[in-house]
Amino acid sequence: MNRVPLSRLARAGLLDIADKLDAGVRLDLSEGVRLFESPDLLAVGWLANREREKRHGARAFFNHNIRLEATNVCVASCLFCAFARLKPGDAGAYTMSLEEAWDKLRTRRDQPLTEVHVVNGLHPDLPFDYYTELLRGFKRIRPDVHLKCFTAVEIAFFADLYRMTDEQVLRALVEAGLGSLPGGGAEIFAERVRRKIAHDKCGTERYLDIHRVAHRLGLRSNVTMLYGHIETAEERVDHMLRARALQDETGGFQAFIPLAFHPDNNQMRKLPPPSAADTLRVHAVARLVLDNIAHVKAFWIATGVEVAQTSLWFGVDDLDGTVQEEKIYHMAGARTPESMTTREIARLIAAAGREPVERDTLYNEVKSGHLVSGSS
Ligand code: V47
Repeated sequence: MNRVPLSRLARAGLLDIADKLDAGVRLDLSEGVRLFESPDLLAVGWLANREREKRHGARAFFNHNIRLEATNVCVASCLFCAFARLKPGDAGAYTMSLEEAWDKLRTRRDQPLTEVHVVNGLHPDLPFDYYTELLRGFKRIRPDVHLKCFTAVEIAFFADLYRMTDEQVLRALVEAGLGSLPGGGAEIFAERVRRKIAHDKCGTERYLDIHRVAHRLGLRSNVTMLYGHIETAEERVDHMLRARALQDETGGFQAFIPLAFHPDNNQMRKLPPPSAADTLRVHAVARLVLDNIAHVKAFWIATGVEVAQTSLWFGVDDLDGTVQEEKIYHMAGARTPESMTTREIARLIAAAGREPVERDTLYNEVKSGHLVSGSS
């Protein structure tokens, strides 16, 4: 460490935390909270950037994916959600036929996609084989594509609805082609907040246990955190620590993804959205607290493109992907584009001074030549 950051870290009251990080000692709850309370955002970012560069150097990852929300019918009533419709006949409710869902992939036959990311509402009337057939159909169209589908909340819902165990559901989905679990549905693990914003869907212990079982079955997964609403700094760090504890047990999480709350068209619409400064800090603190999760992802749809670029100097090493047809954030007021090409993502990473690396879902490098040809 040179003298400039040392004096700055001292003024920011972060010298002891820097020493711990230097010694490879993990941070605890009170230190995580102090990182949120420190007035010096750049000092926090500098520490996070050091950890990021230790792991990944200048590399910044992204992938070529599509997002598919096959239905927005959902029996849960999460206060933050603008996407869900309670019943099939409600205004704006939709459920794709399997053919319609498969068409989303068929019509992109010429794109070198590596991932389909599916997140649905909790539909009370569909049969289980809608989901297994959905996966089988995708695999028929593109056997090589990775299927990152269904949050732990959906897995819990399927298990209860179809009278199966969580493990049986996961095994049946793997048999149909499931490759990994996305991190959605985590929201905030602290019971005080979860009771208020997501009272009628699977609780924290079950969410974590489904990831535990998935990891035991050999699946990798992600874990998210919805921030910028009613949670405290302590509850944010507690959330990270619960993810860290499960990661100590299983090692199955690939990425931690803070998700910025979007307030339009939902029951928490009176709240302001989190500021750019808060977003940069949340990602930085996640990098510092989560010493055992390889990647911290800024979901550019949620953070906004410019903040996502900046976050690459605040602990973030991954920007998710091309996405295409995202609905959950756009119905809640996101003003980002609904998709980007791989070339656009690579360009914005390079413009931020980082080295773009296209990856597949499991973080294997993909040599697509996007920087040269830019055709996708
Ligand atoms: O669980 C819903 C969030 C999540 C709002 O695993 C909202 O790679 C903000 O989990 N404001 C689904 N957030 C999306 C998700 C995700 C996204 C990108 C990558 C991955 C991954 C996972 O979206 C939900 C919920 O936390 N959400 N409504 C809203 N108004």
